[in-house]
Amino acid sequence: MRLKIVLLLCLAVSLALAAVDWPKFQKDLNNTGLTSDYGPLNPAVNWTRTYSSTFLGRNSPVVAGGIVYSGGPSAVFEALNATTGALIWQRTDFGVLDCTPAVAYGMVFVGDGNGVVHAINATTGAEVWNYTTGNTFTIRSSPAVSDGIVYIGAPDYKLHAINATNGVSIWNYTTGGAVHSSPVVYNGVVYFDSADDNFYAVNATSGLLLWSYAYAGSSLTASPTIWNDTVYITDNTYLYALNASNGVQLWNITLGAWTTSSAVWNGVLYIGDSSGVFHALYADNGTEIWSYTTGDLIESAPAVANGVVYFGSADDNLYALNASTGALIWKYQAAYDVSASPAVSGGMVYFTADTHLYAIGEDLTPPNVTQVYPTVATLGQATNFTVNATDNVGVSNCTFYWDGSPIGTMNSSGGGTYYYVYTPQSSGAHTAWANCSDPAGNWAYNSTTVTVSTPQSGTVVVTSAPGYSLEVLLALLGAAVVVVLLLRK
Ligand SMILES: [Ca+2]
Ligand SMILES: [Ca+2]
Repeated sequence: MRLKIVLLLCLAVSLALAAVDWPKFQKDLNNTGLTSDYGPLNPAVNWTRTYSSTFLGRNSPVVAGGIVYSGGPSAVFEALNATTGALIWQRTDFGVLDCTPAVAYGMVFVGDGNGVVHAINATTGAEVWNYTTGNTFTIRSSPAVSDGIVYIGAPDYKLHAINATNGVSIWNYTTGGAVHSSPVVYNGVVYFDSADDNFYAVNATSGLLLWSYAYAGSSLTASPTIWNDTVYITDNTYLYALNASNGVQLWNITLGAWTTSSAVWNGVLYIGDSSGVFHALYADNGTEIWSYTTGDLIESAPAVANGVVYFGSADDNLYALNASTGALIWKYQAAYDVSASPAVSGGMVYFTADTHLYAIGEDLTPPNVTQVYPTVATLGQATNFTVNATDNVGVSNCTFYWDGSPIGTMNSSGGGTYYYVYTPQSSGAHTAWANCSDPAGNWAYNSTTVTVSTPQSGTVVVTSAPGYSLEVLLALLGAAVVVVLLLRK
């Protein structure tokens, strides 16, 4: 057991050291949603944080340097210890937050509900600068920060390029509608969508238009993903693959009425749709590899980590599927729709739903098992041995051992109580033990010395075996009283 604890501690330490940041919407400048880190395979809630109002749906947390930065609900913006959830700093003086922040250069960048972009010292929470866009509507675009420039869309119809150090405008590009999508920066080009039903590719340094693409349908303000010189975008009719260099369409397909933003891994595009179906498609041609049907529409862009794809559904669950086969690994039921995208870092998955921020990690906690009871038994008499076993996720089973040998699986009688009826075959001191496991395979045992005595002749031994309940004994006593009363008549 000590060895196991040491191994778990080593694992926990290595997890903490090896954590890869998830510093922005969909992890990187290409919005791939792909990390070299990994998330939980056997989920346990490590911590949650509950607020007095609900998240608006675009509030994905980000993780950098062991700190979770979370904007919303309402105007709450805060930094939390990624491992414990402890508050590091908090601000409540911004407008309503309905987007995902980005961390770079020791700062956190976020747009608020008053059309203002803020740069905040990531360590202290102090504001470094703020930048006012052209109107006071809610910014829904999550920033991309590259080569000292913050790129962010705004409801003022513009994509803004802002000096990350001092908040001074470098350029802006005006479209015919609100820019709510979260831009991609790739090979010196900024890619973004506008509510004017066009998709734009603009030089990242000069702000000059390189090309634009007119959607067949209406813009959803979904965010692009780039992989292998191909940009993947979606409107309310199609999922499109465009050549990133010139905007020429490579293919399009229809998936539901609309789709989420994508994640991409190893030549496979992952995407959810409005009918609640989650798809894995060959990124080369859009051919479906597998699909998985959830109980309600999917708005959450997926995250891929170590061969597992994580996403939320309006059926209130966060899903973890095998990214190769689409098989369900686990799902976790949250308080309401899981609309925003999850962030994966350090073996944990972070996401928001309703009034909660959830941090779900690998279950490393073994069950807690009490001593086996009773400690005395009688030779040849069936005895009901019980333990109480609890676990942070749930006990999956307990095995009863006698003198070191496994005897059988214990029965659950509810409330964490497990029992096994065993008849001792020899007198003297024996060892009874219960070994209990959780779904992750963590286990713990507790053992007891049981003194087995020889029954004295002529003595009726009442055991505590199930069936001899208090009710039965009272019923027998009642019957005896009736008999006595009848005899007296
Ligand atoms: Ca729901
Ligand atoms: Ca456990």
